[in-house]
Amino acid sequence: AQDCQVSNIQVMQNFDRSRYTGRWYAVAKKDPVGLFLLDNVVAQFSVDESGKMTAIAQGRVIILNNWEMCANMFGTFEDTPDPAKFKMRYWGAAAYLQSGNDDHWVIDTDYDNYAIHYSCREVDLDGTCLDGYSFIFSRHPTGLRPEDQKIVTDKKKEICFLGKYRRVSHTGFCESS
Ligand code: FEN
Repeated sequence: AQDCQVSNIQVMQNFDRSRYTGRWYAVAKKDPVGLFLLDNVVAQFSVDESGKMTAIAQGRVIILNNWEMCANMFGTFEDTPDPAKFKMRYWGAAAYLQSGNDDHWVIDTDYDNYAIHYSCREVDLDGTCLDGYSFIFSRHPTGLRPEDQKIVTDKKKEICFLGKYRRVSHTGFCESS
């Protein structure tokens, strides 16, 4: 299961969106091409009365003139036939933030400790991902538990992003703004 074909990537079986709700700290990320969140990334997922999933995310960005800002981003999720695969429409609270529509796949999670997210924006002619991003989330601001690290490394390999992640630092930047 490692031919790097986007269409062959395995996602979470029987994904339960209600168990996924609440706060997740990004501990590592693989960036897409273009504008993105730098660090201090925290996401909060919710499910409303009708079962629709939404999320808010915060992260540090540096805008023109080297201004550091905390970006507040919103996402709404459209269901697909696979319960772990969504289409996410996202936008920022501030007009200068880019908006878009991305795939949002939950690759694996135990709901209580770790989650691996994947989004391929552009599939290459050979079926591999040409431009994508991914977050490794933890329920713990201090990072992943040692027992979850091997699982996460194996999944990074499966989605063909191993070696492409950077650690996401949490300095409290978005807590004050
Ligand atoms: C995700 C899960 C929870 C909900 C959401 C998520 C995705 C967030 C995305 C953020 C994009 C940020 C951008 C920033 C930007 C997956 C965590 C919503 C996809 C595009 C700049 C930087 C500099 C500048 C202008 C804008 O626009 N940054 O001058």
